[in-house]
Amino acid sequence: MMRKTSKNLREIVAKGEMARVMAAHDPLSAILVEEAGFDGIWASGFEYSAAMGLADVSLVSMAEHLTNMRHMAERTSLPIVADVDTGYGNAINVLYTIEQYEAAGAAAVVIEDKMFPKVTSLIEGGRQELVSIPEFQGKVEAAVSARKDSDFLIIARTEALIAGRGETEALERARAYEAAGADMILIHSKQKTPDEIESFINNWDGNAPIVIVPTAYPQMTEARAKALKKVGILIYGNHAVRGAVTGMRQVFAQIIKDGGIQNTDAEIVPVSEIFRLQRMDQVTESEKRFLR
Ligand code: SPV
Ligand code: MG
Repeated sequence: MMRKTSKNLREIVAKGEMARVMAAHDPLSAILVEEAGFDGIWASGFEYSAAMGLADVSLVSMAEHLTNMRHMAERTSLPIVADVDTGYGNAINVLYTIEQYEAAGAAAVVIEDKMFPKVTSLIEGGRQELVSIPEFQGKVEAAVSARKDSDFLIIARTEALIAGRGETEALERARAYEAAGADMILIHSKQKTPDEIESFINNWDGNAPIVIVPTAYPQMTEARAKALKKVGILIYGNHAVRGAVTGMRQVFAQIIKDGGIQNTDAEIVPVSEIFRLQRMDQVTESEKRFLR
């Protein structure tokens, strides 16, 4: 049984709508994603690596990312799209990965066709090696066979454009992954404009809806993505960690400059707001009921 969520990603996509999914790197950022009104939480490998002070190059283990995602699932009701990178190994490892992430409360996984250990996608000149199409088909088939709930989405991500292999190979890979049973295809690009992605989507002849992560090409607004008709999920890939860094930097700089916190309070949320996010009201309620 999949974790019960306030929204159903498969339903949103099946209705031809586009789900907006925002990145999170810990349960608190996941709570803020939910309160902001997004349709889902992106348990991003990049964000979690960054939160650990590490590069997104397969350094964090499956157990660490999984535990973090489980804690997000325990504290929120939105569906979670789990970024499982390459699936943490070969098709055999994928069987276990899917079992674990579904049991921990994910509503979907994104698994990418890069070679393990992977290199983060948006880095200039990154080493981007892909596994063969048959090997990745085996991983997608393993993922599909391991899921228990048919609503659990298996999203196959091709890094063909990121690896500079061109649109023809990207389309070939996407078709092969759909044939292997993927519910959706994530196509990633690091081009500074949406042209490459729009061309891929316009030439996509499969039935699987498309997932995009428009970090590198912010001109791709939600309205523009919806106009393409085939985009089922739009993921904001790293805006929680970037927003957090921006916010913390501003506050820390102000305190250093002022030699104290006298001017900072007006700029940041009060402690009572953190109490609210921590559900201190429930603690107070429980104290009244149970502490004698
Ligand atoms: C992530 O957020 O971990 C992603 C998206 O996979 S990207 O970092 O752009 O590859
Ligand atoms: Mg990732």
